[in-house]
Parts: sequence; structure tokens; C-alpha cells
Amino acid sequence: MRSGRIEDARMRQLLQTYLVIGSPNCREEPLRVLEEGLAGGVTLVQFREKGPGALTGESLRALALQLQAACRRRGVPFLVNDDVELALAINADGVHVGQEDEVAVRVRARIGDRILGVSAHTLAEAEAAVHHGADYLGIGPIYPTASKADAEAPQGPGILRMLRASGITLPLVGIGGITTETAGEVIRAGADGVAVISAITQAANIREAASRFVAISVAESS
Ligand code: 3NM
Repeated sequence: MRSGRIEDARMRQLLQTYLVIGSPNCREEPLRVLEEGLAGGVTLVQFREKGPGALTGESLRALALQLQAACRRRGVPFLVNDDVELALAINADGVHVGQEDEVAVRVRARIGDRILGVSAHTLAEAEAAVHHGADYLGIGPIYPTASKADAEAPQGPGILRMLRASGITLPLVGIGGITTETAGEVIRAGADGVAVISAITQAANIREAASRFVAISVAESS
């Protein structure tokens, strides 16, 4: 078990190729999709069970445990979206919350030194999340996305440049509609990495798609 909050340098590495996954995003068994992504080299995983047909209750917990075990076998940290109860019950490595979820400062108090990620869409939200103890910020949607029904308007990579120019130094990950075509420009705009659902989970060859994102993140951040 880690002691103390995660260091920024380590957090930046973990954000390089960040897979967000839930059963509604998968065309086949989520465990198989995740294992292929891990084999391709994804560096961090978030379990986000949202959208049509999302599991609840015992089946939600069972899937979380199954996916967490696959991450542990590969030594990749496993975060839970939004559901602090579930994250604590399974001893996840961290939690990711949005602006509409439980406020970050309360989540930090509940999860101790586990990783805390917060979604932010404006400079004010980013500054508040930094103040409330986030370890990284998820910035999006960068491009149009079909994976989040209530996504806000796409902001383009310029939001990342604006946040960096405004003094946000915390690790940042871009999210929303990112593909292997656009991952490079997202990182060049100021992100430490890219968070991806569909471009990995729905790829014809999941392992290859993940490994392409890994190669781009490594090349752009070196
Ligand atoms: N959060 P895809 S966009 C989960 O803007 C999520 O905060 C977003 O999925 C945000 O890679 C998004 O398929 C969906 O576009 C990302």
C-alpha cells in the first residue's frame, strides 16, 4: 500500500494512456476488452459503469472486482468513477468525480491518500479542484463524443493551453472524442496524456489501438 499522496511525476506517467471502461461501452465481454487494452499497454484504468444497460447492485460490484483483478495482475492502478462507496468497498486505487458528483473536498476526506481525479471544464472549476485536493484533472470534452449523453460542448485542445497559460500545473488528462489521429495535439496543447473510451473499447483490434495510443503518448511526452 502506498503511503502519502501520489507524486505528480508518477501521476503524469499514469495518465499517458488512460482507459475508461464500463459494460455499455463494450461490444464483447468487458473483461476481455480490458485485458486486450492492458496487453496493449494502457497505464491507468477507470471503471465507469454509466449509460444504457449499466449494471447495478451485486452485478456492478462483481464486474468491478473482476476488472480490478485484471488490472492488479498487470500492476495498473484501477479507479472507480463517481461511486465512492464502491471504491472503498473494493479498496480501489482511487476515485474520479465530475462536477455534479460528490464535491471533491468531501471525497478527499473519505478516500485518504488514494488517487483523486476531478473533471473540470473551466479555469474556475480547475482552480477549485486543485484547492480541494485533486491529484489530476480530466479536461473535456476536447472533441465531440458519443460516449457521454450529458457531455458539454466540445472545447478543442485550446482549453488545455488556456489552463496551462493560467498557471494550472497539476497533471491534466484530455478526454472526449480523442483518437490516435488527435492524441498528439492534445498532449502538445498541455495534457500529460489522453483518456479514451470508444477509440479503444470499440476498436476492431483493441490491443493494437491501445498500443498505438501508448506509442503516441510516449513520443509526445519525451
Ligand atoms: N467524460 P470517448 S467526455 C467520460 O468531458 C467522459 O468530462 C467527458 O469517451 C468529459 O473517448 C467522456 O468515447 C466520454 O469520446 C469519452
